[in-house]
Amino acid sequence: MITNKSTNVNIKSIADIKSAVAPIWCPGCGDFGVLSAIYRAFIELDLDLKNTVIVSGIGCSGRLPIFTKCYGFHGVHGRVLPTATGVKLANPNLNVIAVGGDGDGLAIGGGHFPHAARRNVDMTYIMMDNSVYGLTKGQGSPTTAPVFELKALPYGVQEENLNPIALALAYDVSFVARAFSGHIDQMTELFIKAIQHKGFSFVHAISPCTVFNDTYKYYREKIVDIPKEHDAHNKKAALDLWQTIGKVYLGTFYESEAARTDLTTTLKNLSETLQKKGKISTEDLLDQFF
Ligand SMILES: Cc1ncc(C[n+]2csc(CCOP(=O)(O)OP(=O)(O)O)c2C)c(N)n1
Ligand code: SF4
Repeated sequence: MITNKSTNVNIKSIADIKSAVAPIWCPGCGDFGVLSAIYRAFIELDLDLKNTVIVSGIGCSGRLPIFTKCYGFHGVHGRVLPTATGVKLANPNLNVIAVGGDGDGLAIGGGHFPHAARRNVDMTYIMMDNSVYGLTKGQGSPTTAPVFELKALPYGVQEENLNPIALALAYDVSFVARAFSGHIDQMTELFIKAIQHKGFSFVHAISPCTVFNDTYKYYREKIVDIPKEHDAHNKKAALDLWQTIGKVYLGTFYESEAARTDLTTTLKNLSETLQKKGKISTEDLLDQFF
């Protein structure tokens, strides 16, 4: 959902969105690309910064909200999605963007991903995937593929890696895309589409860690745009794409054809039904606590 622009704080350039805090990520870190694409997407969408919140987990990626002028919530490791869900439910008029690392979203927080999807919370989740635990100095993460070499794993990766796109498709996320920090224009476009999407949208943002798992070369050799003829409404075709061996596709894998009811609307409908039956509404119930 995008809040109305009539009260918009005038954002014309990146300077209007950038906070006074300079990013302290390492030189070349992919997270710079994600931040830049977020700035650009916000400008394109003319988002009202007063009505926009970026919720983050803990990790190098978790620092992102502090570099913007919109509201931010730097929460607990692995809890970015429940926190963002709470923010959206407390004030459905907000644009809610959740950001966090692959460790945050697929290890400690892995249990929250399917539930945000099945509730279809109207927000955008950007997983900043560097296939390593960056902040804690280079341990393997759920997306560390056997092909990657980490100093912390001198005998190599012994487990299969998770595929965030496959998970999102299996969880029936209503918008699923993949972007790469080295392709900022495309990342910006995908962020715009994801934020405009009504319902839970997911962008797998490949964001290499230049210090502990520098995967730029690996991805530059493998990435290719999703073919133009791909029908993003076709879930089976989307599943075929992520399974393609030797290629890492970028673009929109899947977007549900018919808008699914999002969580805020579901709860509003429930409240109205209860009121009609003479039962106490959720709003009245909450009022009793304030
Ligand atoms: C409950 C809890 N467990 C563990 C940690 C330690 N910790 C901080 S960040 C992190 C992992 C960071 O990796 P990721 O989420 O992929 O983010 P990145 O730093 O790579 O952006 C861990 C395990 C913590 N802060 N809180
Ligand atoms: S440790 Fe890696 S992920 Fe963290 S800021 Fe440095 S390059 Fe980025």
